[in-house]
Amino acid sequence: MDIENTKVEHEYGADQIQVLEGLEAVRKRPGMYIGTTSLRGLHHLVYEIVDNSVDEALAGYCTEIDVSINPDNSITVIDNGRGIPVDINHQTGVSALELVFTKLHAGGKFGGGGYKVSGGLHGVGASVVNALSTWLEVIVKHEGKKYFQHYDRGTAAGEIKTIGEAEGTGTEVTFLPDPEIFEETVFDYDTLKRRLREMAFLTKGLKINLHDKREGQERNNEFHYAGGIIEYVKYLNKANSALYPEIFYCEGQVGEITVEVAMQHNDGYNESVNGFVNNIITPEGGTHIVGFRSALTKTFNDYGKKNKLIKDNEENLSGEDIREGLTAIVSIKIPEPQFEGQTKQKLGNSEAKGAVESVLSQKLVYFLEQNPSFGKLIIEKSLLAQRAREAARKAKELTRRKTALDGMSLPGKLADCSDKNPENCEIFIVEGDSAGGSAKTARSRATQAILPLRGKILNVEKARLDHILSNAEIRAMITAFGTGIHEDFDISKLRYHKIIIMTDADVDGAHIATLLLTFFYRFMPELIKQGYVYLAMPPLYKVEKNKNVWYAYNDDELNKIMLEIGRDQNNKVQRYKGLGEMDPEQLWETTMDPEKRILKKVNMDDDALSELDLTFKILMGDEVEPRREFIENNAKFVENLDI
Ligand code: TSJ
Repeated sequence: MDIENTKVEHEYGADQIQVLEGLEAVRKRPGMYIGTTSLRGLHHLVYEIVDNSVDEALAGYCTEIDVSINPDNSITVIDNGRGIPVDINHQTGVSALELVFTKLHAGGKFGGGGYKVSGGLHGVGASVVNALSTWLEVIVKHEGKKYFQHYDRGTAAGEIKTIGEAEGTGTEVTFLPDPEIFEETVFDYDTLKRRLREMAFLTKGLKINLHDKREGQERNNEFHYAGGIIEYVKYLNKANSALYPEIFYCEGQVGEITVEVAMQHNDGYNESVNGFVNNIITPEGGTHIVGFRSALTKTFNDYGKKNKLIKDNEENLSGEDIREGLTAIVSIKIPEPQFEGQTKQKLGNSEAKGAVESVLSQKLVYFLEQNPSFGKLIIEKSLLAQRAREAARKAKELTRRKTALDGMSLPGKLADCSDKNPENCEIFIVEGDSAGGSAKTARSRATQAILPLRGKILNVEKARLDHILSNAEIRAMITAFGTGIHEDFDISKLRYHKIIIMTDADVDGAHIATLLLTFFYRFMPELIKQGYVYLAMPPLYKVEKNKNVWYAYNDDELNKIMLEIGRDQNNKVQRYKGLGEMDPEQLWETTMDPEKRILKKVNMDDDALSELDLTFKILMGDEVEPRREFIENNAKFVENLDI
């Protein structure tokens, strides 16, 4: 993800030919403007439009935004802002409205060197959405009138028309993404829901409504958070027990940068610090996060020393210790963000560090003085973390030294493959020794390795690092994969390009799969991000009739097969209770043979990042109620995982 800040140009005198060429270029190379024409790019069209309304809200003129997926898969966005100006500019002869929709990079404020605060994927604005839509219609309500204009593939189909009277003010845009451009044109409600909820959390007081108006799948959501990111932290922490009841919050401005921070510790061990720059998540962090960390580390160490919670002869707390179990949102708004790094996701502006540091330090020192129990609890937890970290360091050191000495001694239970080219190799993580045994017999020895795991694996959401690293199953996976973990992680050392989780198709199997995914996500997220992790899909039923055999992977398939072959007494239907019930031949045929098997690839999208963290916490954490709620609300996900 990256944003390009759209500095507003004042030369509205661009001639029409240039304008046409501009939008022509967008249609020719859409990827250059929206990153991708996949489903992800499709959804970015919506964010691109909504961002304009959010800017209007940030400017103080809009309180409510309505987003609808219409029955024809077009999108309507309505706000109650001032309405895009419709009057004709005397110098250019064109309205601001038309410029917004036809001139590349137009957008943001008119008059005054303003900047666009939110800005979607590339902050490219409404003209790109217009260019990539079969048609687009805009209605502006202003001074008692309703104005209307229609566009076809980026070109105005006529002048702005007055179409009636209006109450209030606002802008309404409807567009239909062009199937000539996009690989897929069906919107996913949950994807929009996640991002719009995030936008609402980040813009306190703004109400965002989402409607699905497609036949048979009508639904609505309202997002409205008076507390903004305070409520965001509460939401992200709902799966855990909070360490203290209050949520720390501060906001402030340094020069042109505004800073907002909210945070609360839970009694878990994971750090979840989410940075946002101009409402866009920064998975790679950057200067704002550096400033956040440095203020936190310094303030807590100073406080601890001053209040004798850390003794004079004791080592300073490391930042990592202080952030154990911390959930935080660091949201800044900055006029000209510079993004660095390979993926252009890391904030580079050096001023951002100082801005966050100074706003946070000041307020944190004050807060600590007012709430002594808050400081004491955090420092006590950090001291425990420090001790555990020391123990973990020793455990890690041991693993490192051992692998260095033995030239990578592979775990005893691993049946490795003979091919040494990782691209050809896959490893099956198999639940249970008996299924492991069948898999070892069944496999293709050249390219398939088998690692059997005994029983339930450790829940890494509930254990500290030293404990996790001394767990035999976890160590076996780490050595087998070859990559190392956390800061030692090196994808180029990965020994298998497919890591396949093979568990029973029942509740326990799904639980084990989730535990494994949680471990990968926390310790080697790149494995998932880069698409190396898969779920094997063993069949649920075997149907036999007159020596013919069919396998069904779900109830629908079973019914289909039964219809096809006709229900009769010679049919034999066997329900597999576990992998262990299959002989090696059946296991190969149904689940392992690359020619016939079904694998599900595990995905992880940056757009859903902060949400994913929460998902794992909910599924694996202590709190029962959020888990029940999640399972109720995500029947589809759960159907797949069968939790
Ligand atoms: F993206 C877009 F252009 F299509 C679009 C813009 C879509 C939607 C749904 C809303 C908007 C939008 C723009 N909402 N509110 C505004 N506000 C202005 O364009 C505006 C109005 C007046 C003034 C002023 O200085 O008087 C300034 C601005 C930016």
